[in-house]
Amino acid sequence: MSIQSTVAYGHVGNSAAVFPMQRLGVEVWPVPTVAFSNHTGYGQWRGPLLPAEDVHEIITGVGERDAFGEIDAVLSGYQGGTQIGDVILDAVSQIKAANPDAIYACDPVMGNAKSGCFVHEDIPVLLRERVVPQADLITPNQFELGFLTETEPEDLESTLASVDAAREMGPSTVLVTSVLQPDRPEGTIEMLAVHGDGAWIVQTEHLPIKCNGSGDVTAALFTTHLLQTGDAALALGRTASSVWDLVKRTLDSGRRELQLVQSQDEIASPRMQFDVTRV
Ligand code: PXL
Repeated sequence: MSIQSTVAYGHVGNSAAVFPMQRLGVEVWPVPTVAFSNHTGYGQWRGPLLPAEDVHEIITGVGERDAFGEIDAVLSGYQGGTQIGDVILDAVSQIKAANPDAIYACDPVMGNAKSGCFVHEDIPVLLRERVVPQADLITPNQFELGFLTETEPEDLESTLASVDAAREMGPSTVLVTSVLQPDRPEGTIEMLAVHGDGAWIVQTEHLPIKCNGSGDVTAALFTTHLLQTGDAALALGRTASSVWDLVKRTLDSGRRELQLVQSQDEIASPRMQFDVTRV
């Protein structure tokens, strides 16, 4: 079950996350939180923010199909309003009661180092105090990791310490989706996964484009690959490979929206062009 935005035009939220998961063979049940014409990065959009009660109704109806026991994972991303958090937590607790092996994968979307916080001011605190403690897997960027743990991760050592602090809050697995170490080689960026007693990092070229929705695809792919393989290093390598190819194709297209359908082969069969290193 993937509880996220839908947009008619382009790819963010479920309109970014669902297709890659389906392309990897996963049956996905998308629950919308907003139904917008397009993503908010355009500064102009139309369509409703779904009231929390409506989101709750949709999830309740799925439960009435006796379907909660079939769910392996709940995935959530950008939360439109502050009341969606409670709806998600309620869904997670009912689904875990029906299937104790189900995991909750939370992308704690708040903002990034460049733009600062771009969600409603109450959402970061809600995520830190109530939502993240219930999650099994979180996928913050370095900025979100800092806010969640009230630390300032910078280099690898401090980022690993912040991840430890995040894991003490509840989640056993943390994917830091963008690590920008001060002494990194120019034009590079890293992704770091910590799971069980291991930590792995992968360095890629930092492509000069900001793609709305790329974080949603990253969270969906890592969650899927981790569930399918149980191997966080492999999940990290596959995710970095597919996301880099997706963003590169988008950059080369000259278009603004993620070239998701066009990148389906690189999603289904990641090239594994980047080395994953144990740290
Ligand atoms: O990618 C996160 C996201 C989710 N939902 C909506 C958005 C965005 C990012 O722009 O606009 C509606």
